[in-house]
Amino acid sequence: MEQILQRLTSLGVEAERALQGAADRAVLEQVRVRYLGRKGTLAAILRGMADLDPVERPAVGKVANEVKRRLEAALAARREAIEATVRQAALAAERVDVTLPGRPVPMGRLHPSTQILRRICQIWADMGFQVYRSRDVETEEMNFELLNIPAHHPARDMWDTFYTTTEGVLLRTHTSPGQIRAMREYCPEPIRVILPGMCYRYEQITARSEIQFHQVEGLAVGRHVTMTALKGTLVDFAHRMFGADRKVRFRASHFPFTEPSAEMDVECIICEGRGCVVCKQSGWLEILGCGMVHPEVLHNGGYDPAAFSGFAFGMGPERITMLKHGIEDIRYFWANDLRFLEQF
Ligand code: FA5
Repeated sequence: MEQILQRLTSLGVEAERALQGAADRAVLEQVRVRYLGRKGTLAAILRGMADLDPVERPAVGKVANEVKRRLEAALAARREAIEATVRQAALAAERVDVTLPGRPVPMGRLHPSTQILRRICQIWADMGFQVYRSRDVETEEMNFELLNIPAHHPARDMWDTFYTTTEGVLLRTHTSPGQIRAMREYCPEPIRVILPGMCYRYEQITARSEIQFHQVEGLAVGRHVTMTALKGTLVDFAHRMFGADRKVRFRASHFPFTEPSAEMDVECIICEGRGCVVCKQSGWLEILGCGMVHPEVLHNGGYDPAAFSGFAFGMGPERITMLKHGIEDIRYFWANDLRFLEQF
């Protein structure tokens, strides 16, 4: 018994000294494991109690508990002291100067195509046109046949168009098939809608042509829709888009799904009509195709062409953005080059 009490006492002294000498968390943990751990010195001494006379055990147990309590208190005190030192050092090292100006948070922005699409939609909304969403994946029938583009038409060439692996299903080459879908949904009600969306054409990528681009289609159908209404509405659009004193003109053109058909030009934005490289010295820039909805197309949409008439137009927002900002290459739009995108 004497011997075990002796060992407990010297353990207490030795361990307390070691705890106080521990300079950091790691050393403290080593000391804890060595003296107080499950396989540590104290545990070993306590295991030795099994060999004692049962009468002697309570006295030894009391001393052992005493030593354990003392060491645990010393451990906690030392841990607290080390943590305080660590905190103090961190505070000194990571001092924040609250008087420094804040770092600016980099802000994202809308893609230039999205910006112009929203502006276009807003102008048409002000004129009473609702947005009609139509699908990107279309049938040959909607994209071509019902718009008077028969099977032998060059636009239907395999190489002009992205076909899917399903026979007769393709990526729309223009937003015009949405005209048929809108008419079939609203017939016999009058219609005033615009159809913004992505179009796809298998063509040579050049400074002016991409294989993927937006269009905004417009469609008005009613009992007294006239060519005058078409011209007046489009002139109003051009004035809201490009400025009230911007000159516009209409040129006769051809589309299979409108009759008569026209193209609208605005006075060149870059040179104010004097002639420059962008307008190829003509002073004019083409911004859209338009016309009176062909009677056959009205019929395909469910309307009686004897009682109803309509006008339609289609414009390319990327080309309009190019005109507005003097951008000379359409490929910038999808190249994801921040130097380009950050300018808008
Ligand atoms: C059409 O697609 C007709 N559906 C437009 C239309 C609608 C006419 C309703 C009459 C009535 P066009 O192929 O010209 O027409 O294209 C219309 C506009 O889309 C062009 O003026 C141009 O701005 C844009 N566009 C056409 N092809 C490309 C291309 N490869 N890359 C970028 N923009 C294009």
